[in-house]
Amino acid sequence: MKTYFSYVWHSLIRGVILLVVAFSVFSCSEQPAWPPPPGGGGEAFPDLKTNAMAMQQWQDMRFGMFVHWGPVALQGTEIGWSRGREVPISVYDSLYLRFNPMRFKADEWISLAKEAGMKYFVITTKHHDGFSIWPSKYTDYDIESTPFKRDVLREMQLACEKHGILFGTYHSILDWKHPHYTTRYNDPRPVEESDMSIYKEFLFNQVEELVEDYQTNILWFDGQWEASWTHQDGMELYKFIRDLKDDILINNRVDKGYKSMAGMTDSVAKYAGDFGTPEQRIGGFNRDFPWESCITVGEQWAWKPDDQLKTSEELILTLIKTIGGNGNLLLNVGPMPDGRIEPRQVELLKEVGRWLQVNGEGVYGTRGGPYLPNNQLVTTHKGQDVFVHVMDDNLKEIILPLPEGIRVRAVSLLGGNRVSYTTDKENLRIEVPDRLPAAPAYVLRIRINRPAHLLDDIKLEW
Ligand code: H79
Repeated sequence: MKTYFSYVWHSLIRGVILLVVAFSVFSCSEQPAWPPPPGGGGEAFPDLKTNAMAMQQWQDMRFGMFVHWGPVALQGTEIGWSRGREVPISVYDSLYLRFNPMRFKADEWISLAKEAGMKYFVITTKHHDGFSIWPSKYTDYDIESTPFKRDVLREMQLACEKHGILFGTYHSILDWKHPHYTTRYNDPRPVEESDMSIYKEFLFNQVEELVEDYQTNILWFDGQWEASWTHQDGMELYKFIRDLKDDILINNRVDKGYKSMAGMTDSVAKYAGDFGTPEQRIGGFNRDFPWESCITVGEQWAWKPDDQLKTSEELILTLIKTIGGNGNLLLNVGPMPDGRIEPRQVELLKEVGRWLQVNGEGVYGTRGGPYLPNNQLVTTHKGQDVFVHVMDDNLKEIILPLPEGIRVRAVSLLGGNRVSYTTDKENLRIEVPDRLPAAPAYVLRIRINRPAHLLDDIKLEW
């Protein structure tokens, strides 16, 4: 009896210990306690913080598709900016009367995003030219007034839902066509009769349509820098949206505190916004404030015939460098006036997707670091793994300093086998395998004895 009881008792204790250990390992590696994001409603609403869960899920995605599209595709010039520049205003503003993208299939766009390894999608609902891509209650300068008439935004929203892609919307604060927007660009109409309070009501109403009628999850503002928009306006708009839907994410261009192209150089607490937006460049390493680089596959945001496209290697390296600095990448394509994404761009994205098939483990759900990026490599981490993305094929050995108490359990090559390594008191030395997967980068996974997010930044001396 006694032995039986002590047997049961010991098994019970062992079980509890196992459970506790398993739980703590699981909770550390699967649900790391990221520090709460510092963004939110700005100084007017200091208690309105970024929704931490939504931010974490979006950061886990790392890679999204940006689309710039509208009647301007008929012209092949830049969206918004070419109005009154390369294209006379009367011509630009009449393009919508011929906009009839008969070969548009939302499903094809979103399937492509998925095949490219993208996890979210952001579409221009209204650019600086003022054209609304959905049937808006508040304007006739919209998709409903084109020969095409179809609600392409709804079709995109539903396709995203179907394919499990997070749906988001770009919306320009500045509007060079609206009569009541009070800054003009290449436009001779007098501003005297314009009234920003009327424009603001229009803007808030349209944004409400995007949130309530289309359930957008990301509001990606732009064009906040002109004098017509104020810091106060930005904070109000941020609060208005979060009151409609708490788990929405709003970029920092809602508020004019940020220099738009710099991304996040100013104090974040003062200004509204959940993430920084470096444009056409890769953001710097930053583990404190979430950010997303937006970068075009070609040279123009909107479609341009024979646009000079980046190579798939360049795009993959751009993605790696972005995540190595702890950012997301929003990669832009500009579909054609007939509604299709150009086959050249489709091929490029699929090649990025093929690289991610092999190396996605080192991308999705990761954060940048702990080793700071250099010209040869960047690192990411997740759970008890550190991923080393090596961009230089000529390295024969990779030497990484090991912080005190960190022990290496295994090193392996993604898409390959275990890799030989040695450690001493200070360093891990990895022998680079002879056979490497396809260029432009391979990824090594280092399993360690602790949750990797606990490690401080480590600077490499080479
Ligand atoms: O929507 C995309 C751009 O149209 C928008 N932001 C991204 C996401 C954007 N707004 N401002 N800018 C980009 C920077 C403006 C650059 C300019 Fe130029 C330089 C405007 C005029 C000179 C180059 C030449 C771009 C347009 C004309």
